[in-house]
Amino acid sequence: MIQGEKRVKMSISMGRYYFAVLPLLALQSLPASAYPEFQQFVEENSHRTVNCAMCHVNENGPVGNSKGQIGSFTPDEMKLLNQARAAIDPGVKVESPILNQFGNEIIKAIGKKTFVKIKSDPGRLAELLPQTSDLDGDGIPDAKEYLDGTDPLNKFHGDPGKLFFINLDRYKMHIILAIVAVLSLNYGLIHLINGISILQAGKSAKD
Ligand SMILES: [Ca+2]
Repeated sequence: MIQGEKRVKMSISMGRYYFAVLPLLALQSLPASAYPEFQQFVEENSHRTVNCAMCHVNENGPVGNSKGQIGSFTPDEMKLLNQARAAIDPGVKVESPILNQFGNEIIKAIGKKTFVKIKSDPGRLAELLPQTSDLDGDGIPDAKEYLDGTDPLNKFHGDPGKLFFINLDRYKMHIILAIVAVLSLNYGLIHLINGISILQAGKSAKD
């Protein structure tokens, strides 16, 4: 009888342990990013290593207790998160605390419903994003930076070839003025040297 009671107590104890550990196991089994298909596509397409920070606040994704992760959120931040999750249709301004500016712009541009729908074809995101949107102002549209695997929120991070030609075009007047200044200086120096030579030649002739 005593052994039977022990077994019951042990079972209850094991049950408590199981239910205490279960949420932790479930949390650990969640992917670092809620939609890893997009990250995988970008890495394969661009051959660059891309982490969750392309769209999320935290480079390790939304799961955890650090900044930009759900475990650290205040009630107000949870409210913003739920509002963003409810933004099914495009055109709704969202301020999800797990997403950075680019992530929030994606949801605003295409809506959560379409975003979830295209996860089986993540390349479509580049077609659906506004083609003129350039959040970091480096001249490379967000959609292109998504395909290139570069940071759409960092104007110093972009495909080197594209940035070179964009900056060449952007600063062409500065470059032209610099070339004119160098040529003018060169022209003036040549004439100065010629002038000095003539003066010296004249002086030698008198002597
Ligand atoms: Ca850009």
